[in-house]
Amino acid sequence: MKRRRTTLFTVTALLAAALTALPAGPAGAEEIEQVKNGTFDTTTAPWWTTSNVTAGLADGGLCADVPGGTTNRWDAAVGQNDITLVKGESYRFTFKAVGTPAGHVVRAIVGLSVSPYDTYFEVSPQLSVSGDAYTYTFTAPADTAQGQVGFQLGGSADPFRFCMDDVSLVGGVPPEVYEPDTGPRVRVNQVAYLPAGPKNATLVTDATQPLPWQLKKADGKTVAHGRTVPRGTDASSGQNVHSIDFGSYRKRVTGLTLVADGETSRPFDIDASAYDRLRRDSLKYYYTQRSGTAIRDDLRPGYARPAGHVDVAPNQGDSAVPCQPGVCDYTLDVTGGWYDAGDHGKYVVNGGISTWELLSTYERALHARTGQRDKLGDGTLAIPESGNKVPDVLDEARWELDFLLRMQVPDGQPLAGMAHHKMHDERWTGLPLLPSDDPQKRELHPPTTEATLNLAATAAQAARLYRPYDRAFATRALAVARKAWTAALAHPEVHADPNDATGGGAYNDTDARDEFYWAAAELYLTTGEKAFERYILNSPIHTADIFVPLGFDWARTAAAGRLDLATVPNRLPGRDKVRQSVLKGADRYLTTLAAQPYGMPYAPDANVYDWGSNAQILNNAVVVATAYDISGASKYRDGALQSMDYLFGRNALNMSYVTGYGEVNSHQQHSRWYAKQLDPSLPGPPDGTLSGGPNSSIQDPYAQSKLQGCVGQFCYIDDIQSWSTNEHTINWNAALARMASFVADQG
Ligand code: 9MR
Repeated sequence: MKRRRTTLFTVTALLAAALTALPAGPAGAEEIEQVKNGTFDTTTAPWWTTSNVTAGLADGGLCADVPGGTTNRWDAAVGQNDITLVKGESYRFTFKAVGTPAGHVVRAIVGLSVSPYDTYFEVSPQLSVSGDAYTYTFTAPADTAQGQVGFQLGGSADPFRFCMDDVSLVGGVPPEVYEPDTGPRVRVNQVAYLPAGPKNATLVTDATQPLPWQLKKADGKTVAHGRTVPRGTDASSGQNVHSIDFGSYRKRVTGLTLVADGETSRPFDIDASAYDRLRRDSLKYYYTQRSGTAIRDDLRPGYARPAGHVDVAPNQGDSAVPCQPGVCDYTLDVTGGWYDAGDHGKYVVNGGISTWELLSTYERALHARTGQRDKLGDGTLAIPESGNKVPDVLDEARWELDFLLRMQVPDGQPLAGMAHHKMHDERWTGLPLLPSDDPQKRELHPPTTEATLNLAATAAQAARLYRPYDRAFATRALAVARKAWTAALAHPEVHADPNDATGGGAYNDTDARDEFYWAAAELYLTTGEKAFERYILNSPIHTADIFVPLGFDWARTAAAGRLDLATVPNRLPGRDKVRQSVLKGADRYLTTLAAQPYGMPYAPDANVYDWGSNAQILNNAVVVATAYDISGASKYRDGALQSMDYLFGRNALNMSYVTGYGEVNSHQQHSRWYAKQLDPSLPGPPDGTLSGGPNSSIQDPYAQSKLQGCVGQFCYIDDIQSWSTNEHTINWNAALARMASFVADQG
């Protein structure tokens, strides 16, 4: 649209006035227009379109006829390249847009025009026929001269007309300071405390002296009161805080609030029932992660989708997947399994620990004094196998186990018996993208020792747990485990390439000693054989101090072996020392928890919150909970219960990290198909989905644009673009299911 001279003049005059009034700023992007010809006065150049879009001048701007029937947003687009962006500088992105007919959602982005096509900023407005003006501010997370302003218009079943005008990207504007809305300064577990459990809260305040607090019912009546305990500056958040202990109140009540320093907490319950629901929801999460099968709407209303990666176009399918070039010359049927996270990759390293933690949730129920196996029984999870007389959690884990077994290198091939590290797309895909719409080639990646031992450990564990339900499978699983073990011994140091991270995560690990120990432990527990006993007793890992601040995860698996040796009945010589080592580890986590004013058993070195810190906290709580199962000492039970408070809102951001739990909760986790934030016609993550949580290294551009300089707990944002702070994965949800099941059993 042609700007009238008067308007232009006014803007220029104001700008000049502002520039003279301000001191000279640091060198960077000047407050100048980065977009060329955003007003479409006489031409549409230098804007480009994809070949399926016809664009021209109309109505004073650019109008584009967009075809229907494309799959991905980027299948039809209009854009401009060669945009220069300066890292750390703030930009104002504005445009006017019209969509006919109404209701179409388009994706406007500022990002890289070249591989890896990082998105630095994106919005997905729903367009109107009358047109709207849009204004956004963001900080560029990187320097580039190959930036792009793009409007991605694809993914619509029907054709539509898109018009835009006054497209502008102005650099050098004052940065928008991101301030999370953290609500009331009294921080509680927004879900529930157990009636007979500990009850702790945290107050953010400048006060240095104790302050009065009141516990109130929904009708305003005070049912308990006391005084806060000043705790000074909390390192994990940088805040001055007090703690509140209201554990002496033990009645079952819903809709309580805690009041202190003139602030009223978000509401919460004292009741155990939420944890029964959480046990189910956290386990139900896996069905909608399944690859190779259609998700049924009757079982998950709102989540139905076609089967992913079953050889139906545009999928290339998982039934005959080749290796990366030069890696092997066979193909494998690697259908099934769970998608790892928000991506469509399937990884043996990570699939293994996830399967172990689900199987261990079940195995704990068989052996722990508070275990309730019927709560994990047949018919508990509403999955297709419900009603087959096999516990549902075993049916769900079997979906992944069958995939893990398929990843083993066949007899007669080089490295026979080892397991391929992973399989995934050749290149990264964008969001949103249903599994069934993924057009990429799928590839097997080289076998590794770690993957082979993940297979050995979980197949050995499966052999003992499925025996009562499916003897043939149990026998086959044990044979697979033995073969994998032998292959790993023959190839003890074949590790994944840390740079093999195009189209999927690397999951690289340089030390397989802990995986050897874990696999030996599972093989020993299933077979009782001397060879495995000797391996365990000779392993330096067996007596090493493995319960470190960071905790265990897919790369550090020794705890999986140690915890099982301590809890699954066996005759290992010196077993009492193994059990004692778990109590010692748990004592250390309890000391950490007591020192943390937010009460979590996690204080990473240098306050660097790890990728997936929420799961690290849960896994440290698993060690504490296991100490309770071993000893019956209430300090461990209380510590394990208290750890949950952090995840459900007793934290610096005052939010629950589990979808559907707590008044304010994570619900926009990074996902290609729970992508409601980008496409309102898609569902959000299902209830019971854990977010990875604060990650000090903020690797993704979106988090970098909002969270620079964040302290510990603040390095988190509930946005679908923040894959480094807000993804969900099968291993993190397994830690949640393990703890939810423990807590539910204490109710
Ligand atoms: O959870 C993984 C984390 O521990 C690693 O530091 C990170 C980088 O390698 O990768 C994480 O795993 C991601 C995987 O690579 C791809 N699928 C999504 C996973 C969760 O973000």
